[in-house]
Amino acid sequence: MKLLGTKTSPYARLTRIVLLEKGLENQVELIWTKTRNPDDPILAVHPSGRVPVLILDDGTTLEDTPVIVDYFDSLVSPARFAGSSDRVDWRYRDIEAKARAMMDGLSVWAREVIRPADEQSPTIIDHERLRAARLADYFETLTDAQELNGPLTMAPIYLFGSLDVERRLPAFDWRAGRPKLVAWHARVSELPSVKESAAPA
Ligand SMILES: N[C@@H](CCC(=O)N[C@@H](CS)C(=O)NCC(=O)O)C(=O)O
Repeated sequence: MKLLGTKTSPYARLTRIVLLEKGLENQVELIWTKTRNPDDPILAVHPSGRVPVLILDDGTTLEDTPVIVDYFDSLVSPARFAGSSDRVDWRYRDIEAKARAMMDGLSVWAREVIRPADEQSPTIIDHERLRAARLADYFETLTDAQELNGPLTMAPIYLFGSLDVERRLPAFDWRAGRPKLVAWHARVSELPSVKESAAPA
């Protein structure tokens, strides 16, 4: 199997964390790619062109982080992600959805600021900046919740990935006034799968 990602994609990083959590690192080759290239031959079999995308040995492509996570989870028992009891825990699912919403919004913001200055929308940037700040405030109150601690599951993985977007988007200054989130992020950053999943410099 081949897992394609860019060095900056937070979604691709999440799938690498899950890959390591499931102990599948020897079965999956990591391919570092670049998106937005209309001449990329992969578009013939992967028309959306988004990463992460997993290419199975028979050539089948699987895209979208939750799909890839569920696929990895299906390969090694016990299910930690797709089939776990948290799928019917609605409080858990809501926390996960909020962490994913944070990452989706931050991705829009990060994409906006790399556009040429005269194409950037201050309205979009402001909307995403405010959304991210509200969600960071929400998570500051939730750092001790069992849903975000213990063995890694999708909610803490999405939250970590969201906070980590600060590395490419310094304007996302979530640390000021949020000491609990700073401590939570520092702890999760040291987990082996999180450290090992970082893209090479
Ligand atoms: N919902 C998708 C989002 C993936 C996504 O937005 N990937 C971005 C990189 S962070 C991408 O491939 N962008 C290139 C493009 O849109 O052409 C997931 O969960 O995997």
